[in-house]
Amino acid sequence: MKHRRLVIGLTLLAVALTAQFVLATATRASKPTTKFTVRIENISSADGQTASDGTKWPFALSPGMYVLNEKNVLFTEGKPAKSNGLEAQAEDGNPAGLISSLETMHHAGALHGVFNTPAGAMGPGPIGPGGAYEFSFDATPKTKLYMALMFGQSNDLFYAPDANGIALFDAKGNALSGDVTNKLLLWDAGTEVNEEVGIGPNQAPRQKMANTGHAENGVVHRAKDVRFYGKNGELFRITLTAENGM
Ligand SMILES: [Ca+2]
Repeated sequence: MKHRRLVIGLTLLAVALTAQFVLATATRASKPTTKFTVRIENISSADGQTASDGTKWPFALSPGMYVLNEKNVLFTEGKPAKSNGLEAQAEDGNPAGLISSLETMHHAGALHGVFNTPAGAMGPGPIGPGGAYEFSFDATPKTKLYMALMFGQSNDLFYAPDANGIALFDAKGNALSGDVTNKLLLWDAGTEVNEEVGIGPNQAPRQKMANTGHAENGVVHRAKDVRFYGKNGELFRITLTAENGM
């Protein structure tokens, strides 16, 4: 997994450029839209998590990206990760590749974006205990919300909804608001062999450079063998708020 060393040098630049891109593309679509805001809060213990060797480590979420679509274009469960940037998102917390692959597909710029700057911070970074990301977008009925962000201090674990995405409207077209924490699942990208989360030598921030670690050559699958699978509510909270929503 050493063929993409260029990524390290370019990551910060790419993140900065992507942030500018998002600011520049916050335009409104012509169809009637509802504005939604998503807030992702890391509510995990400030005392950290305890690894099998007693090491304390903080649960963190990486910068991520969202896309409004009628189906999941980011990955397919049971299939190898596409060459669309999912690996960099899952292994290094870098959403720039997923965004550029959407641009290559001519996916409308107002319908996707990154969230990489913690609330109250001056620049991009992960969110540790107490931290939050927030992003807003306009959506029309039938579109669903998909997103991806990395489980920090893992090899290639990420959070994303399943193939159904997160509903933004009910069957009558009414905008929805509420807690959507459990709409995200913990996935294994199948690209890098797992070490114990929080202490593995090939996990950020311990790895020598981005994209290091042993290739897994697997498929995208639910990380059911990781002890944090299904524990969303202990770690983070995601709130969807529609303007004039129910
Ligand atoms: Ca893995």
